[in-house]
Amino acid sequence: SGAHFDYGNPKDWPKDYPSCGGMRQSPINIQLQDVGMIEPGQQPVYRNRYGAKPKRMTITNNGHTVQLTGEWQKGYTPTISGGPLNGTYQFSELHFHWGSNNFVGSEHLINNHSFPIEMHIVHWKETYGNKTEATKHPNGLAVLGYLMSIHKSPNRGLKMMQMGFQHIVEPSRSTKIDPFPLSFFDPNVSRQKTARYFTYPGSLTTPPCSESVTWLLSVRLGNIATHQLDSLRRLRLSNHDNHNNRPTQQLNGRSVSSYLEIQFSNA
Ligand code: 1SD
Ligand code: ZN
Repeated sequence: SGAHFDYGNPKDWPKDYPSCGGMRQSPINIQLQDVGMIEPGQQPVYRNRYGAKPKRMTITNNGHTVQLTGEWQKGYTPTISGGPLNGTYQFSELHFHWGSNNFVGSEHLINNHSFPIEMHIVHWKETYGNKTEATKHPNGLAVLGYLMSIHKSPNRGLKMMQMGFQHIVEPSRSTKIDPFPLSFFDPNVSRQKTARYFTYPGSLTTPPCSESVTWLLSVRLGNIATHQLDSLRRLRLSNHDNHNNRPTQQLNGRSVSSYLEIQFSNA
């Protein structure tokens, strides 16, 4: 993206990007005592075709994070639906937010607690035709956020991405990597097939901070290894930033609710 901003002075973002000073900004601190219960009979969030392997995959250092994109055969692009979402949302890209040390890094907090890394899987609503158009609508995007913690065993998806990291150390570099299904990012340390999600209406956490995101956040037993966090920190970001997590924003009366996610391992 061509956006110029850095993480030294996130309070200055609204000067260049007015939406960053809006009333439904992200991330937020989720206070568990304020979160609604999972209501009986509520539709779960479905992940569809997360087991489908793409034809091509690319990683890019965009100066703010490392992004993963893919090209699937026609009709095989992963989607999400259900839960609080109306209609189907197509996968666009995924990326990570991290901190300068392992005690900070996630963008969202749970009861003031930070996680060392947060993964964002960005989806756009199909009926808007493309992501740029979808970003202009209050329900245009749905981002799955995974708050991950450190574990001995490495994350399988991130491991595949790391194979190409040597080629994208500098900002604006891209490289092709061996294709793999998005389900490789699932924790391999947990047997659970369903997980609780927190959902609330928010924004992109980076300029232009468009208020178009339905956030779906999951706290999982993570399996990211410390050496994987170190490999992310070795990627150079613009303005010598050593972290890429925006501080939490005001709730401004928004409420956070809970849903179940159903994971499908089949393609
Ligand atoms: O930081 C990303 C940004 O890179 C871009 O992917 C944008 C979606 O167009 O989303 C933000 S974020 O809100 O997912 N952090
Ligand atoms: Zn993000």
